[in-house]
Amino acid sequence: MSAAEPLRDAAGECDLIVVNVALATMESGAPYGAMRDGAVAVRNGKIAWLGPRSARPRTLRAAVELDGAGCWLTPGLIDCHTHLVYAGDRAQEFEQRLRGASYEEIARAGGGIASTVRATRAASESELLLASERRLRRLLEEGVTTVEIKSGYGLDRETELKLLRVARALGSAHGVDVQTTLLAAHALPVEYAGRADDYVALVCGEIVPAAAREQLADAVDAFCEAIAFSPAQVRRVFEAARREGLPVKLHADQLSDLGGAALAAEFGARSADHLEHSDARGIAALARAGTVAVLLPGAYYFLRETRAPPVTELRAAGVPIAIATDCNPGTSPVTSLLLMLNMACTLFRLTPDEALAGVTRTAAQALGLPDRGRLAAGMRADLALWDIGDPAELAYAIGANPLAGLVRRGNVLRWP
Ligand code: DI6
Ligand code: FE
Repeated sequence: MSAAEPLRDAAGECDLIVVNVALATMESGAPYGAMRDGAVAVRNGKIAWLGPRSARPRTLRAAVELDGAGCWLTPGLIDCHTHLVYAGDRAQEFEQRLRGASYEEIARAGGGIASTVRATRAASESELLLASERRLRRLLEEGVTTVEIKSGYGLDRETELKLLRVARALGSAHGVDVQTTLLAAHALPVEYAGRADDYVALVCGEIVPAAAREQLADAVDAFCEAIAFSPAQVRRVFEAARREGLPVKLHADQLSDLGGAALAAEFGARSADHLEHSDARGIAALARAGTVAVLLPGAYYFLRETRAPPVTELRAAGVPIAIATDCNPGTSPVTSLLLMLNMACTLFRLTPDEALAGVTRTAAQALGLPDRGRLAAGMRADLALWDIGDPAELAYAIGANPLAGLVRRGNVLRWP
């Protein structure tokens, strides 16, 4: 924190001050950017001042003073990769898999994503809203203040746009920031069987431009995989996104190495996600491009994968690492971001500090949102208060939810 600027900003009246908290600022330096006995002043939805209580400027006054009772305050959590808008469920497919079928076999037999597409096309916007808000609410109960939501279960122009509209509506209805991503290149719709290039032409010529025109998509994603789209097809989708000025991200190297990480990096993608099979060339490309690696331990766990993403190499190359739920009905029916912190540590060997950074600072980077994910003067006042004695507990405990308070854009949503 630079001292002079926030002090000048803070002089006078603030809307709110939180006192008696330990701060996990997630700024670099000490682990968690920790600051004991801190205080945070908020004005106009932003952090006006923060620091140790002893350094509180005498001129700083606040209309409301909140006592944090010695709890830990972190940035509001950010889930930077979800597919949470869909209809139906895939519990039966789970049973099939337990009887021995693989995810790829089910997908090739017309189940998997295709079955969710059928249910999602048949659902009205209000039905989709109802089904999706149950999942969203569970994320919010664990301190999430920003969530990315992808389309990808429509696979036609009308339904893809419907999913993005529902995602936006969820944000307005639930007081959470929703970043939308068009994932029309998620799977080949059945009506295009054997004509993948024609479907890609539809995505590039109609769906991407329509989503851009209606301002429904903040980014464009694709699934680069043998059961989905080839690198050459993804390249066409990325070029269409570029023509519309939309940033890209990619489901890359999840089940095999098709060079997805390097392809994402070549297009300056905000993030490359999954990465279990990425090689040294892909990792070096991510590092050069400043692309965030989004790791999704829920899908790895649920598919019982054995090859973990190359965390040691990503770390050594200086690639920022984020963590997300990948909330989706087929490979990650997960609505707990805290559980993903635990799995990122147990399955991928991240440290609890790295895991928490992965759902705050680097998750913000993955979404291109430099105004959040850290506690610092000028950042958005998205604050989560946790009844814990050490921030490592957020990753350590399984099935606990120590969220005690939540502030979004300076509005107190809950407080003990
Ligand atoms: N990768 C995944 O793991 C999910 N989508 C993707 O691109 C799977 C989605 C599903 O099976 O419904
Ligand atoms: Fe995904």
